[in-house]
Amino acid sequence: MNTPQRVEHQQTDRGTIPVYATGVVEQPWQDYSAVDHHVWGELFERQRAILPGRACREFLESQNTLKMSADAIPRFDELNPILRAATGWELVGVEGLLPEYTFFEHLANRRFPVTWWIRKPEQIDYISEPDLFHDLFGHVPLLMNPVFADYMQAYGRGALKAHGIGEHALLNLTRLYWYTVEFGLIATPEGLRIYGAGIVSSKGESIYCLESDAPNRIGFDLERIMRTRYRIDTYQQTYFVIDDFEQLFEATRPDFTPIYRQVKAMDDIRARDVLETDKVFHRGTREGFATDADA
Ligand code: HBI
Ligand code: FE
Repeated sequence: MNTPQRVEHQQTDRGTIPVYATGVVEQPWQDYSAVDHHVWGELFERQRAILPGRACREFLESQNTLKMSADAIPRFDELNPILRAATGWELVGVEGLLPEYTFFEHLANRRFPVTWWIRKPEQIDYISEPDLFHDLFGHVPLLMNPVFADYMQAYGRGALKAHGIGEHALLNLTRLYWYTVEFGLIATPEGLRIYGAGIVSSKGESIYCLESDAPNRIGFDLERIMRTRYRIDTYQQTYFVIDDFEQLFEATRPDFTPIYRQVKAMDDIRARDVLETDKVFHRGTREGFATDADA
């Protein structure tokens, strides 16, 4: 099998510009170098050292059920039978960032696209695009949770419909994905916990999102999220908090058309703003976190 293309953002003097690819590829597991496996292992160990007490229980337990470990990059063909049996989802290897419609089509069919390549050692602390570690370590575990798995498919189906409605509808859904699937927090009896893939795959943000006084933490509200802008190159200024995954799935039940119309008539909200009507959460207690030594 020849190694598939590694489609990455282009670095230019004007910053990084995204490059899209639509291909589905076999995971070229034999072609991973010792450096690739080492990058996976180092990121895996670093995150698992700080996530107990910060990531939600479902995330940590699912990652264990999938037998992910620091030893080596997991094999998609070993994860897929476990994932299919649990929720009917499967991983497909992709070359890099997918055009939105292609991405949504995969989700609508319970296929999660996982970039086949992993970041280089010099990118270990930050990469501007979804690589294998972000997708596999961050996104895949929660697909084992039946309710979250249903949400992800419902989201994909809704996004395909939004494509037909127009740009504003799509922007609203991209914000919904950003503030839930990528950067979502969940309230638990022990305090706020993380479920967003963009947070659990980042050491700094895993600590910042729960312990810093800087960001807002606001109760989940679909229209509020659809109106809220976001930045892609900094830690989030606002996190939205769900009560449980059922709340997330229930939010996708109604026909969004009237909601899009309502939101379109309202102003956007800056990422750092808090409204009178917001249900504000105060930062979680420190109990149950990994000790500072691990942080
Ligand atoms: N492509 N490979 C890949 N992974 C993503 O997470 C992804 C994508 N294309 C589009 C996309 N995400 C966004 O549209 C979503 O974040 C809404
Ligand atoms: Fe992602």
